[in-house]
Amino acid sequence: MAFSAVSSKLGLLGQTTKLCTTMSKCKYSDYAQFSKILAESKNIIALTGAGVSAESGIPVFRGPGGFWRTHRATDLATPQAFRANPALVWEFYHYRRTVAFNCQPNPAHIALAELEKNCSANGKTLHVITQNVDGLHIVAGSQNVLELHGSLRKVICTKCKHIDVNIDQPICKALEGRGDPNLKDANLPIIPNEELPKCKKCNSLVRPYIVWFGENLDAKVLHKAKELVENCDLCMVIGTSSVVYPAAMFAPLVAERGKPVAEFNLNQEPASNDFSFHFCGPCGETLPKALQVN
Ligand code: BV8
Ligand code: ZN
Repeated sequence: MAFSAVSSKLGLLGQTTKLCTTMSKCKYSDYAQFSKILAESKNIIALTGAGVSAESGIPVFRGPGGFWRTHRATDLATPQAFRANPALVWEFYHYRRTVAFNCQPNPAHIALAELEKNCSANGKTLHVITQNVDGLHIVAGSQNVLELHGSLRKVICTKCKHIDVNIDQPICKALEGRGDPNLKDANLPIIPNEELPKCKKCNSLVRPYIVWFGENLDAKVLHKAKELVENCDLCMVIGTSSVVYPAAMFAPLVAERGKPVAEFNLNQEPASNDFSFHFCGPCGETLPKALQVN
């Protein structure tokens, strides 16, 4: 979807995305001022979304990559969709696992992992609070990572709620060779439930350990996120359209506390109007430059 389509769509929400055509036109992209604040900060948080993994080759949620076959990702990422057609939802997640497990962290992930090391060496903290489920922050070496929406690397039993780390590809025989986004659902045989992935403990159907739309986030994860948001003295918001709640509330809450917030995005998302900094461009370039970890 072209930027103009995205910005008019957002326009419908009564807010517009300020498009940054060139770096110079972006407001508040003052790297020197940012690094001064970064040096003075003690407890830093980085809120990341799908844009931080875009340069690793993982399609973002709401851009052109937001579709899989004829389905919008947001329509498949729901408990209703899984109840109605677990085989189709498992094909979607098998595809997402295949993509994510074959991608590498990019310089943005690596810069955050480096910053976390520098922080702990100087008695400071950096926590990554991510909406992503691809696990790339952890692969890049970040230790303090809060996965708000779960992980493609885990499954949970629909019956006994046992949680397993599972990176088998395919996760079950029936999904071998399935998930191709260019195929038509109709032409494919439906996978019977009994051939879908099973719980290692009670042999019931397992689902991806993912927070779907309409589901609550894990209470402990949400509590920890809120604690980090309330106690940080610098917040970076990296590669997110800031439309999904409750994650979308976190950066504005930091700004409301009068603490500096820096957005790293291809464009200026509506939520960022009262942020202190906005660094325009691919975060694989802007973030290492701002954190001065090249
Ligand atoms: C909940 C897992 C209680 C799935 C995901 C309050 C108001 C309105 C609605 C709600 C509300 N509270 C709850 C809701 C409902 C809903 C919601 O927020 N809906 C939205 C759509 C309006 N929220 C929930 O259901 C949450 N549960 O609150 O429970 C409750 C329940 C019901 C009703 C009330 C309360 C659960 C939400 C979790 C959903 N699961 N992921 C999966 O991944 O398969 S969210 C999904 O969207 C992904 O995790 C994704 O990360 C996330 C957010 O999207 P973004 O990461 O921002 O990605 P997007 O594509 O949108 O944007 C990419 C950005 O990157 C863009 O800005 C682009 O410019 C930028 N970019 C691209 N490339 C680059 C870049 N930037 C820099 N460099 C680049 N190279
Ligand atoms: Zn079980």
